Amino acid sequence: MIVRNINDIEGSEHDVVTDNWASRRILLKKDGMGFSLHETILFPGKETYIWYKNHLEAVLCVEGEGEVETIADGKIHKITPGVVYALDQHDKHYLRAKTKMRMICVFNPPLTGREVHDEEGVYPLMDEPSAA
Ligand code: 9YT
Repeated sequence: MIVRNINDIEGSEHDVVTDNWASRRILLKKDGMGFSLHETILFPGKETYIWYKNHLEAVLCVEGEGEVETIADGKIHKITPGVVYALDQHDKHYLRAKTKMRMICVFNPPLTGREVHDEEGVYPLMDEPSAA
């Protein structure tokens, strides 16, 4: 069994910080679960363009307030604690944090740990054998 405390991840190599967000990567590809699990803090007032071309992501908001705009249809979805959105269509979107937001995120396939968005808003598929 794997038991981890998110407090031990803060400030480690699995705490990835950009101008718009910080992502604590709790479970990763090498853990062999078939998904990765992250806590993401979105910084207030920031907009991020995202396109997970290579991944599926589900996101549960547990704190804060913001919105997601799906670019294909221009729809704006209000995001508050308890709301989940799942990018089942690899949806291109804007993520906007009105306040500081805390999100629990799951990625399939799992991230290896250091991924950040490229200029297309994409995470690359990184090659690393999983533990399983
Ligand atoms: C909600 C979202 O996709 N934010 C960007 C960071 C991502 N969740 C990550 O790498 O943990």
